[in-house]
Amino acid sequence: MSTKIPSSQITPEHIYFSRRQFLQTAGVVGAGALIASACGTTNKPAAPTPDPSTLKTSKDTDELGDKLTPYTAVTGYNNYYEFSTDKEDVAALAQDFPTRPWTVQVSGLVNKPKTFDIDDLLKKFTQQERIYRLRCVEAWSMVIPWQGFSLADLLKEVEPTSEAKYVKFTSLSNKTLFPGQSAGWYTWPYVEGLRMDEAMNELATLATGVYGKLLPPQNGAPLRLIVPWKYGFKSIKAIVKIELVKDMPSSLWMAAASNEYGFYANVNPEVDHPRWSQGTERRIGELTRRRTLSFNGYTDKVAALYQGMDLRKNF
Ligand SMILES: Nc1nc2c(c(=O)[nH]1)N[C@H]1C(S)=C(S)[C@@H](COP(=O)(O)O)O[C@H]1N2
Ligand SMILES: [Mo]
Repeated sequence: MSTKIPSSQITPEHIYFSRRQFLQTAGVVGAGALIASACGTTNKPAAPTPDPSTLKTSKDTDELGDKLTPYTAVTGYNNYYEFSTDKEDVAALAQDFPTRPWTVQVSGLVNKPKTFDIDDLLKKFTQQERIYRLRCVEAWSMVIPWQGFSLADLLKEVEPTSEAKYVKFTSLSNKTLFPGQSAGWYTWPYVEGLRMDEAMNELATLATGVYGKLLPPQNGAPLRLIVPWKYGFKSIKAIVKIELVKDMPSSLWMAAASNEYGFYANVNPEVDHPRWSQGTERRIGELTRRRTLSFNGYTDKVAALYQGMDLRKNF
């Protein structure tokens, strides 16, 4: 990893400058960081950045007054293990990921199971701007203007039966398109779950866009979940199946390390990850850490879901 060659000499100029700009945006400073991260990416083209004038948001802060994270950071620093465990490599690796044709099967304990074409979902449900915080379990966060619609609206369409207690989500399974699925450490495909009342909460969103544009592949196109009061890993990308089930589903992260990643995964500054504190977070683009808020700042909208539950045990 160590080299004396400045990355300006080993990387085409425009990529060097866009990376440099991104690293500054992301608050990563120092030549060391620049060279180290240039190592892994010198031969990969950066994903094209849209003309900034085409990006749209109605506000520049979220409801609680925090500034939006710049588009370059939202689309250039991603967790998506199907592509890479290196957050800065995902965008380039994902740029040719085909998001059409794409269908989402909604099935299980429902009266009207249905497979939806993604373009029908885009037409059927009004795409609303929803500015939410995403707090990663790794203690960094962003504020992101998504477009999407309520998960509840889609679930109502298929009429869950009274037997349905949980919702299980499954990402695409495809070793050709997802190089990371050939690595044996995880149980693929990526799966996640919500309890029925969590899924019906107005904040639980199916996102199709960001900053007024269709989602780019690295952010989970064409359809991904956003559960803003939970750690980011619950917000599963590239969804192909949504099943209503009776028993609590497991998840990729529970299967990988159940002592570190629970089913609920509510953002909780009081409950540390076994290997680090969850008390503070680094907002991408800022230099000083900030305190993490209970339920990621959405207590008034979701705390009632957990009345009477011990959230230390149910982490
Ligand atoms: N299919 C899939 N979904 C996923 C992940 C993943 O690796 N694969 N990573 C999760 C994690 S850990 C986070 S923090 C968020 C990151 O979303 P973003 O890249 O849009 O910021 O996606 C989540 N959804
Ligand atoms: Mo995450």
